[in-house]
Amino acid sequence: MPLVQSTMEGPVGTITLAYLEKHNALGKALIEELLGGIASLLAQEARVIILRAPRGAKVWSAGHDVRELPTDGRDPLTYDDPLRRAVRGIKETPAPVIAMVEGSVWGGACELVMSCDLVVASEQSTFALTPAKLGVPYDVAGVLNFMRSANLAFIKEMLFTAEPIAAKRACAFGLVNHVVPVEELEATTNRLAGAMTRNSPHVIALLKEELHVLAAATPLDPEAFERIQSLRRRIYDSADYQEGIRAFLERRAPRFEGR
Ligand code: YXS
Repeated sequence: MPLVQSTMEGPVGTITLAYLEKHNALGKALIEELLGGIASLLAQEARVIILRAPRGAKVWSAGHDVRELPTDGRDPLTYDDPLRRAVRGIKETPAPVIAMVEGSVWGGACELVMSCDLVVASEQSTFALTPAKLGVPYDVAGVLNFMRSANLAFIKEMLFTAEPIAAKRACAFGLVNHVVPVEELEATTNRLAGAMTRNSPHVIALLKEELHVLAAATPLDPEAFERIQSLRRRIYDSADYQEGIRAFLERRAPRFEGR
C-alpha cells in the first residue's frame, strides 16, 4: 500500500499523504515516497505541486515518526534525517509547493508545512510545535526555519508551550496564507495554483530560488554553531530525551526531571 499518492491534473500535481494508520507519521519510507513523488511530478512538467492529506483527515501529519528517533546517543535530527531531506527537497523544488492543510499538524510536520511556499488551511486545522513536549533537541536549520516562518514571539509561544494553535492565529502571525471553511479548501487552493500556472514557470523558479538563497544568507559564527551543537548533544544524551520518547510509546505524559 503506497504511503503517498501522486496525481497530475493539467499542469498541477498533487501529493496526498496516505499513511493513515499512523496519521502520516513522517518516517523514512514515507519521505522516500514523498521525494520520489515530487521528482515524478516535476518530470511530468508540473508547474505547481499541492501537498495534502486525504479529504476529511483528522490529522494532516503526526510529525516525525517517533519510533525512528534514535535512542542510542545519536543526533535525532542530522542533515540526512528523512525529515531534514524532505524540508530541503520541498525548498529546492523549482515549482511552487502549496500545503493544503485539513486536520492537526504536529512537530516536524509543521516544519514540512513551513517549507512549502504557501499554506492554505481549513478553519478547524491546528499546528503544534512539539520538541519541548517530546524532549527533542531540535536542530539549528529547523529552528531557523521556524524563525523565518512567523513572528518570533509567536514561534516562542508555540515552541515553549507545545500546544496546538488554531489556524486563524497561525495566519495572523504569518504561518498560513489563507484560512477558509473546509468546504472551500480545495477551491481556494486550486484558484491559487491556477493563478501561478498562468505565469512564467522559469521566472517563478528563479524568484523561489532567489528568495531561498537570500533567506538562507544568515552568517553563523562557527564557534556559536559548535556551542549550540554541544548543548544539543547534552540533551540527546540526557535521560529526559529518553523519557520523552518512552512516554509517547507508553501513551502517558512525560515526567521531565531536567536530567
Ligand atoms: O499504537 P499504534 O501502533 O496503533 O500507533 C498509533 C500511534 O503510535 C501512531 N502515531 C505515531 N507513530 C509514530 N510517530 C508519530 N509521530 C505518531 N503519531 C501517532 O499512530 C497510531 C494512531 O495514533 P493514536 O492512537 O495516538 O491516534 P489518536 O487519534 O488517538 O491521536 C492522534 C494524535 C496525532 C493526537 C496522536 O497520535 C499524537 O499525539 N501523536 C503524536 C503527535 C506528536 O507529538 N508528534 C511529534 C512527533 S516528534 C517530531 O515531530 C519532532 C522530532 S519534534 O517533536 O522535535 O518536533
